[in-house]
Amino acid sequence: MAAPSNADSGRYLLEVTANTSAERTQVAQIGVDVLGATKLTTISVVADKAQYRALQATGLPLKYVGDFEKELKSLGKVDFSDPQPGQVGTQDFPSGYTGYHNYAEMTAELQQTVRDHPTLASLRSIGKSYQNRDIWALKVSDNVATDESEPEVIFTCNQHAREHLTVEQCLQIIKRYTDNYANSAIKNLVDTREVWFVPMVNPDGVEYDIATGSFRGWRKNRQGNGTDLNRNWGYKWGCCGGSSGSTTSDTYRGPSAFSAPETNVIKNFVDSRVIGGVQQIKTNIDFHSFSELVLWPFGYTTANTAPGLDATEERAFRTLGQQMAATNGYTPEQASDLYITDGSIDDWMWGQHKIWSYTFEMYPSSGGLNSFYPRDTVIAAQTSRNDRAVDLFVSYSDCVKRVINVSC
Ligand code: 0X9
Ligand code: CA
Ligand code: CA
Ligand code: ZN
Repeated sequence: MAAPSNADSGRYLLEVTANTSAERTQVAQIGVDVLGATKLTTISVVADKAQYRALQATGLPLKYVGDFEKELKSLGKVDFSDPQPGQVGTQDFPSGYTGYHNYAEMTAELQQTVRDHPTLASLRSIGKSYQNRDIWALKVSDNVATDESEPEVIFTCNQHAREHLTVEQCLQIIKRYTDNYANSAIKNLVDTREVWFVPMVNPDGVEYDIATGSFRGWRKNRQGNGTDLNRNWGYKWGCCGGSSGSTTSDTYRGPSAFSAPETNVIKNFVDSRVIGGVQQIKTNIDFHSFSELVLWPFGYTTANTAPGLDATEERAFRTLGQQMAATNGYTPEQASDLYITDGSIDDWMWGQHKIWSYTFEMYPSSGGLNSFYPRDTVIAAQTSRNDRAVDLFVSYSDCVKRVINVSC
């Protein structure tokens, strides 16, 4: 394989053979941008020159794939330049991707859902992003205007800007649960649950990623150099080498837990669902891409159980995780089996609120930067691929331990 030359962008796409969580965590701690894991043995990373040398020093087998910018350019729609002052760019997805929703289109879609289904869907802004965009939460349930005594579920999508397929996943579940309400199985789920959706947790990052009409491979929010929202949550924040203190890192955890407006908005919303001392939200799936994984807590430790996560709970997490994965062909495992993370949403949901929280890593199973940008022609198949997993998850949201025949 060709080695990096001085003529390239200074950011390299590499594949590192790292067979264990410890090796993958070691790679992540070098500060490289970890893109995804191939069958959990090879990880694709973006490294600068110094990180490339640090990776070589680990002795782990390394394959130079190519230049980061050249790979994105191979999509034909890439631009790393900042918009000129006063010239914001097209603010939209390029051709081949127009089936994806930008912020305005996502907002319009949610508003249309409420107009079409006023008794089933309601929409509220739960707060503002760093750049002052509304963060929308849509609720789906029967008698939607009434806060009924039904188990609540929250789907969160798109913490990471470039993971555009996840917005489509949230929108697809919304559509299925409203447009298909006449279906008795759907009606039963919708009537017995209150389902919340935050389809775009990181709208500023999304708009930045597409603002020039080309993709930039952007992950974080847009505060300063960007905070990785999935390292900014307040349960064991920054505890364990699973995030970075360097502002330029793609896993920058921020100066303090919930320093990012976007995580803080969702924290406040979830906190507000504690009523009479009881958390109403029982379950959460946080959608990411890519690697086709179903992950459960904790991410901060490789131990299967930990204070606040006992053996019975771990067995319930694992069993439901495996059952969901059996329906979509993803690989089920504990989050830290991938690599150590701290300050992630699932650790906070469970550690702080005992909300059964899973992370789904969507299509595709492997690849480099282009894997964040599958053509819009895959949206329908790759979102409906999760229909059965999502429905199973919602159906167990009254009592996840039911899945191992333990009562709640
Ligand atoms: O690193 C992440 O935040 C997730 N991968 S991604 O490529 N979408 O950025 C994986 C998180 C896994 N760990 C936990 N869910 N705790
Ligand atoms: Ca209801
Ligand atoms: Ca309720
Ligand atoms: Zn992600």
